[in-house]
Amino acid sequence: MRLCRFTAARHDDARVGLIANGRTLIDLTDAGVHRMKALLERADLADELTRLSAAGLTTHALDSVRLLTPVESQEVWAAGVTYLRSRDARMGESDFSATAYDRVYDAERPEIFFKSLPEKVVSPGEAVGIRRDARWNVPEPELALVVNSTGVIVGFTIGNDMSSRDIEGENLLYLPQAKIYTSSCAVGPWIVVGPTEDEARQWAIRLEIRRGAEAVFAGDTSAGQIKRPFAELVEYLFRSQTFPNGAVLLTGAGVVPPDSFTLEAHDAVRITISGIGTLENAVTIV
Ligand code: DO4
Ligand code: MG
Repeated sequence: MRLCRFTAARHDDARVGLIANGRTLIDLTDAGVHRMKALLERADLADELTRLSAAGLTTHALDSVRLLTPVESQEVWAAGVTYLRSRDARMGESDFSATAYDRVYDAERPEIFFKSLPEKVVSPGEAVGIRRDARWNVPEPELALVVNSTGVIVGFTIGNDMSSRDIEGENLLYLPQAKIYTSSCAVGPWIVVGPTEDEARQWAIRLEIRRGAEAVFAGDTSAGQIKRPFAELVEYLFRSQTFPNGAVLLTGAGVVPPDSFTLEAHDAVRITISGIGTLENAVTIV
């Protein structure tokens, strides 16, 4: 089941919807669901979505609405160096910090960092940013866990952890500047409710970057390559910290373009996760 936020031509407000099939969206706001939060807190979420989908509510053609990021009021956090590919790429980009990446991959405590306030998250179809003071910029295609306020993983979506590799590589203490800036985080297109972790680990993750008509990069990985159990990542995120609105946790990048590659303005970034869908954003300089 796919839960989304959207705006439609005849409504100004952000509405909550359920994607019924590839072409139709059921308008849950018609049934009084104005926010996703209360739904995501329910222990019987999947049953409630099944009930709502059979309730005869208004529908919209999917191609007639604008999908908004499903991040409503959650902080977005990100785990790092959870794939061997990420560890190796980062060790390569920085003599200075190589041992830190090597150590954290095997350490008991994972790397987890703050990524975005909810109101700054970029929606599907909007532009993600590359910093004007960075020379080497990449998207990071990541499976995102949607976690409610009690720390339960209630669904999955797609995240793009945009990163400036030259800034991060110069000094690990610059990580917040490499990772957190205007339009550095896109999440969408919807939340998939229902799959278990074992099912999600079967999903393929694909990153494609187009420049005009040309495909300038394509690469694949599998969510099964994520080193740590999802529950372990969430348990660390929730240690000594509360999330009254829940949280979205990106689980790290397993596809990294070659060191010769950097994004340019107007590139199109497409991230596809087989069990979820595609998140697509153009690139702009910020
Ligand atoms: O440690 C730097 C960031 C790691 C990261 O974002 C990733 O592995 O996806
Ligand atoms: Mg990342």
